[in-house]
Amino acid sequence: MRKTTALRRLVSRPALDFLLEAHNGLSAKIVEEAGFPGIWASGLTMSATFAVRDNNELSWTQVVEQAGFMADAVRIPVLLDGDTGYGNFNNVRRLVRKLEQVGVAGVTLEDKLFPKTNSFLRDRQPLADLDEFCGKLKAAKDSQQDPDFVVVARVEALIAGWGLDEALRRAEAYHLAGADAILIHSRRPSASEVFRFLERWGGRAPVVLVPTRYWRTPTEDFRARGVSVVIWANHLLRSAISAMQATAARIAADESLAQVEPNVAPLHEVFRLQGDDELQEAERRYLPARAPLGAIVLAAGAGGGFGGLTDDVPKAMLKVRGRPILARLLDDLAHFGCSEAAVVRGYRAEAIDLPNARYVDNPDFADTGEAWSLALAAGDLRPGTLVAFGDIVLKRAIVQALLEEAGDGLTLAVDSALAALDLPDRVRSDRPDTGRFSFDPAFLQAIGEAVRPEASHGVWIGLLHAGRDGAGWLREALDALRAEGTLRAARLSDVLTRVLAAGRPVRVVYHRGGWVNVNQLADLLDASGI
Ligand code: SPV
Ligand code: MG
Repeated sequence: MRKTTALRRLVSRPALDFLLEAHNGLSAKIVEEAGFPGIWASGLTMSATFAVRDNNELSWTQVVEQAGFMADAVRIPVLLDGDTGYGNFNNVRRLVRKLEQVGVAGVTLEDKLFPKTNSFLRDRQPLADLDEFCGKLKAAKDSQQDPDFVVVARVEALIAGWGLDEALRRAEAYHLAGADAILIHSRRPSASEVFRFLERWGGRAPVVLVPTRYWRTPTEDFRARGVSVVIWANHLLRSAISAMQATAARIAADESLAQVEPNVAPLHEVFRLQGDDELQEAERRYLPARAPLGAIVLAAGAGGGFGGLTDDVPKAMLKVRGRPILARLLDDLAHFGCSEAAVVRGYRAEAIDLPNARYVDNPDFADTGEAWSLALAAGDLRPGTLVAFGDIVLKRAIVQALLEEAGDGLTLAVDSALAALDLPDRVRSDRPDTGRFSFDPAFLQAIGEAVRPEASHGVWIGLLHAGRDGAGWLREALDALRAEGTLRAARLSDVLTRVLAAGRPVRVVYHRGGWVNVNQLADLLDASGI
């Protein structure tokens, strides 16, 4: 059922219904969950939540926006307290159109002057000219697109001290002008004047009451007199004020949350009211199911060639521009979404204690190689894992390019500027780096000592990506080396050679420069320029 239809029904059916006040999306939701069939979007309480006065200090667009949040939050209808309509008949026309657009089901218009004053303040508030106000009501009814949108005319004659005859005269005129219901408002502590009105009104149109002042009146008395709707107009805001004042005072006095925490809504209740469950569900439906990026960093090596610098720390902890090489690398990985890397330590393991890492120790670092370290961390070889040497300093663009090209298999970052140099981890692929952009991937043909320097297309920099299949290929190759007894001494290039021998395609992503593998003092200086 449309919300407008629901509101029309509860206003027009003979049974008594109740609207409870709300002032924002959250309180609207609380009203709905308590089982109310509709919401009173109160001008007083919406203003109060912004700590401004109920004198049209909120602009009409601010009111519409707030009411729109309420309508969005709930399935029950919202009746907006539209004050005087924020101007003349023309402003009312725009108001009604905008309210329909934001899903508000009806509006109450009161016969006072803009800017209005709350009905419980001041005496003898001026009333609108009757004919002018009837024109507003007609304009409202003529503007609604949805035939069930509800326009309630609010009679302030009793509030303004004009008496019952004037209240009835106005109510009749508003009824004839097309109002769907009459809200007769009173500020007396007893319902007697409202009840006299009801007697003489005789059910000509549905009547809405706001018993804020005559709150002692038993509800049965409203029901017995055929009242259509009772609005509890401001009680959620007032209860929130009392609760917030008590909580603030307690925290201030105690300088602690100990007394407060057990007595306030738990955080998970906040998340529930915000609808976090729905977002989680939607994320599963709409976000690409990409496995989070993992990483294994091989940092077990001692590293000679640094004078006394590596007496107490492994070379991965040597500082480049004041920050350990490994810390830089972990930052780079975190930048690409890897929140925790598995770091294999060996030499001076205790000197590596950086955050954002889990540690796997290789006590045999002195007489084992990279493959052995990788095998120790093989449990972390999941789909979407970067494997990196712990002693490389690189520009993030290299990681970015690798991740952009990475697929389900294995992908290596290869520096083509270092082709023909006699470095380990030489790479030969099915084509050299032309320096031009190409969508065609290059594939590894051989890696390591088997590639003659003059036949090489570059050097693997010690960074690879293992995708869904690639992670399994690496584990297979590690197992094969273990089975033949060569795992302890093997390098990663040996593992990759084994992957190639198994007929697996390994991709190569070329780049030129922008990294240093820190193997000696001079490299540390080079790295400072990265
Ligand atoms: C409101 O809730 O803003 C109302 C009702 O208009 S009253 O405060 O009684 O005027
Ligand atoms: Mg109001």
